[in-house]
Amino acid sequence: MTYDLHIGDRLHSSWSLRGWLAFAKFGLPVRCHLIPLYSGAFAEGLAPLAPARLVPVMQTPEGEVIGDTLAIAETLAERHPEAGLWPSDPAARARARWLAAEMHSGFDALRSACPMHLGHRWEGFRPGPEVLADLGRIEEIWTAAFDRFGGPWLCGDYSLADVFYAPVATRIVTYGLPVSERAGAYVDAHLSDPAFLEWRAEGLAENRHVPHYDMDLPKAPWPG
Ligand SMILES: N[C@@H](CCC(=O)N[C@@H](CS)C(=O)NCC(=O)O)C(=O)O
Repeated sequence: MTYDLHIGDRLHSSWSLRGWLAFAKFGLPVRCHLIPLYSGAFAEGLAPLAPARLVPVMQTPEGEVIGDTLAIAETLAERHPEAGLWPSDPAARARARWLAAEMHSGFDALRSACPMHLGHRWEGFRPGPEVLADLGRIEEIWTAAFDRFGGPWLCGDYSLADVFYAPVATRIVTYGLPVSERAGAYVDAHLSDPAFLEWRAEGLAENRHVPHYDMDLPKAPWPG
């Protein structure tokens, strides 16, 4: 009953991190297969998974190919209702779906100005107004969720909503983005989560420098 998940470089592929967390955080068995980004071999690696054109891509134990993180997450939730990927409370579940969907379809400025980089932090990054506006909206929806559902994660217990915001938490750290104390505590919870630590360690072990993600800024060590 093991799934296969085709992923990009673990230090950089935020959608792959989401795809993997949807398994790892809920005890679902998965085997990862790396298709390196910007390697010249990306299209070739994906060819057997057509019509998929981006990572992550999941293959069910029956061999069905499913692309796109939201579809992967919903499919896993449907196939494993006992695993609790979405909250059991209907109001929390609806909010978790909203939060995940808003992440999946939004925050373009943050995503393009601050690509995920789990190798180290960048010093002296100056967020522009669009990035700050995305960050403000993220603060707003996180705060509203904590107020409504009481934490410690967005909608109570850890759910797919948190899966979708894990890479956002890492961007806040990598680029030193300004957030409130409450949001900072949520970011810290992601960074110290054992599943995230495992993912990052495996990413460091990949030991591949992807120049596409370089920035003209000084580097600082990853916290912790
Ligand atoms: N909407 C997609 C986005 C997936 C995505 O953009 N993946 C990136 C890696 S993080 C990718 O495959 N990039 C390769 C490319 O653009 O050629 C999802 O939710 O999975």
